[in-house]
Amino acid sequence: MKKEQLTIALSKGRILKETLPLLERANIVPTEDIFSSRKLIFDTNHANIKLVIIRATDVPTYVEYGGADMGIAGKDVLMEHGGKGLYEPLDLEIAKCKLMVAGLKNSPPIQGRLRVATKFVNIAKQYFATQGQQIDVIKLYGAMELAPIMGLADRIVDIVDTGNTLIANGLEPMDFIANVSSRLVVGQAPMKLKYRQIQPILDMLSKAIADSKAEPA
Ligand code: PRT
Ligand code: MG
Repeated sequence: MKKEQLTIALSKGRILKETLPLLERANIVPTEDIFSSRKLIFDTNHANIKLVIIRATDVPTYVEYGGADMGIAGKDVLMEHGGKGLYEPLDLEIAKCKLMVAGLKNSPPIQGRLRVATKFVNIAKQYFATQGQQIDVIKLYGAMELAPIMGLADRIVDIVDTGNTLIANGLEPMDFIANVSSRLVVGQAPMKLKYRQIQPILDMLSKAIADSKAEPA
């Protein structure tokens, strides 16, 4: 039986650097160098598997609407998207970091509504709702660390890894929201209709994750 085409959407940026070695361990290798190309779609060593390279925040949207069958994105991005229409069968255990609330070092407790600057609007609303804290969210697209310094916000919700960026800007981590790593997501329709092709990829990737834990690159 002829194999159907499968498209995997990859997040560009820092996740991609860790994704490609993992895909290679699972024997999925693009036929040209993704980093030195301006193309967005890449063939692989499998005639039926293509990779598309898109902005991290667009990966769940592509998979939700069937623009790609599968995708790789950070848990932060998936939480913010809400996960509608997506299965999340594998934790790839790459690009690990944390979602945190942070603010200016030694800043006094805030009375009343908190102004929270973030690109993770939904995550921030949900988190502070569970804390019973009223907030006004200020949507930003980057450099969240600047907002408390400039008096734009009392707190930020952002990704923290080493914490060096916070320290360098006079901020400190305050509350932990969630651990983040990159996940493989699969659309609901392809999970049913292309399962015979998807299952071996899931198996190869699971093995690749276990192997790379045993012998880190
Ligand atoms: O540019 P665009 O808006 O499209 O995307 P992006 O800038 O969010 O993409 P990119 O390439 O930065 O990758 C983001 C994804 O990588 C996130 O969705 C996470 O899942 C994951 N990830 C892992 C990280 C980090 N580690 C990380 N350290 N994403 C961002 N950071 C940034 C963070 O925003 C902060 O500015 O690094 C800084 C903190 O690092 P430390 O080590 O100083 O704490
Ligand atoms: Mg970026």
